Amino acid sequence: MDSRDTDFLKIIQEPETEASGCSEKATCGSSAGPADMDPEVWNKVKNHPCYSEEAHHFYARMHVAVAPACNIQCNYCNRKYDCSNESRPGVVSERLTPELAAKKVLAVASEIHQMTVVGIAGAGDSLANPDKTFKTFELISKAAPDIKLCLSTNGLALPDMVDRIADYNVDHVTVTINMVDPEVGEKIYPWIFYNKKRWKGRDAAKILSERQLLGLEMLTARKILVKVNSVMIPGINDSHLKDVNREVKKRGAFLHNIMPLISEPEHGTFYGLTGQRGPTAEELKALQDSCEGEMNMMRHCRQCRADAVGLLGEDRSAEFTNEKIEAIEIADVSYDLSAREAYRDKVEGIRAKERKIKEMLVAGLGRDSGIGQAPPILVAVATQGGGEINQHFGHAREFQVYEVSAADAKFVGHRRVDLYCEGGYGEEDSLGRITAALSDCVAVMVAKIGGCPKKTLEEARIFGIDKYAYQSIKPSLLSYFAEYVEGVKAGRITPKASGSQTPIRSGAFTPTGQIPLTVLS
Ligand code: CLF
Ligand code: SF4
Repeated sequence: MDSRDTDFLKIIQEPETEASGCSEKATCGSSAGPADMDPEVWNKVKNHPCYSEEAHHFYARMHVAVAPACNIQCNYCNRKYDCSNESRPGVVSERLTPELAAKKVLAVASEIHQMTVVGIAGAGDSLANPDKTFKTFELISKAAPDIKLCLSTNGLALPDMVDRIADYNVDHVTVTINMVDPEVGEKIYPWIFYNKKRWKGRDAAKILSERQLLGLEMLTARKILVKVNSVMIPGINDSHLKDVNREVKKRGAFLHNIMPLISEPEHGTFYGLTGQRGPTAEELKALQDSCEGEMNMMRHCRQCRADAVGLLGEDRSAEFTNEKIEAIEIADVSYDLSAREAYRDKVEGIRAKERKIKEMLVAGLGRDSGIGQAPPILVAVATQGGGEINQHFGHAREFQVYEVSAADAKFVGHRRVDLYCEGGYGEEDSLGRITAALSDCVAVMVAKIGGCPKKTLEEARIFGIDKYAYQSIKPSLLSYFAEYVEGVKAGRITPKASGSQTPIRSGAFTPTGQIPLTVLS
């Protein structure tokens, strides 16, 4: 047992010690609910899967790749691939015209009622292609008025575009800001193209940073919600991102999303070719934790591709290829607004009920000082969406990771893994990798788990738990926390040290995406 193991025992045995769980609203980041914010803001974020962690269990987004050109070069991007700001490198998007994009949106919306947001996030920069971007928004808002419009940009052209963004009722803008100091910036951006001229080095980074921060101020002055994305690049901007967080918070950013650098030699990027590594899960979480204060932190980003379709943890884009969309007769597309509204009403009912149950559980746990002051633990969950523990261990390509205390069950990240069960057989190699990916979790909650993987996980002191199958994630995690603390107190469970040195995996998504009907029945 190392010193961190004994710390857990000390704290639960001496309950007067200060609680270290997530107890204040601001520390709960994008998990915030309607009680935590202005009703006007809640109304904008409640169905947006990126701006609300709670929403991402129920609502989907789609991207339309209408913006191929870019006006800067990032060292983590290779133009042959999708924009690394908002996508998974390695998959080339199909380009769309604005007209085909609007048709695709109708086709997807008629099939996926949970799709509430259309974003333009590449494959280049949305605002380096303003005519295509705004034409697309115009067509979508006419054809599907209940869909929220969202865009992502590197910010260079942003100050010139704020009026148009406001005119098209785009309520959500993401600006990728990786630095506020040109000395750091010149290590990330080799050049920009601005005012008909190519700028390099520190001058380029200075212009870019000034334009990004000015654009952010102009958007927040118009009450447009701004999310700032930052790519964490160890040794380049990792410690500097705290300064970025402070500066964007000052200028009214709503949410900060610190994402890990994705860098592999085969992507052909500068960083990939020069061996620049990405952060480990532990490094990423430590930075996100240190930035969490009065500002919401996004932790559920999946760095999706520029033509992604579906819930954040899945990719259904293959079901909606250009070829298939072109073949559709628009008269055959049934865009059923009332069915979409009925879905949303049902989801809102489920969410309100869950919030109440969670509040009751938290109040109950807080009354027991031994449990109330126990330090948080990490627990992994297998889910296909709908806010339930509803996936078999062997079918999971991703586990959601929650930090659980008596005060909250907070989503803190996800771990992508290889499938354990292929064609009905368990894969020993992938089991080893899954165990390593979950090494800092005390348990994994699943709909079902076989005896063999359960035993292997237990040898690594990770409990495979299926007794909460098909139940809501957060209430189940809170109930389990009480059980866990009791188990530690009684000596049945030995607490484990936190921290995972496992590198972050990108690229594996769940292949299908319907939220299981049990959730919505
Ligand atoms: Fe797309 Fe981005 Fe809008 Fe979301 S993604 S444009 S805000 S609708 Fe979301 Fe994807 Fe992360 Fe982006 S999970 S990469 S944060
Ligand atoms: Fe690539 Fe996006 Fe950077 Fe442009 S802004 S270079 S498309 S990552």
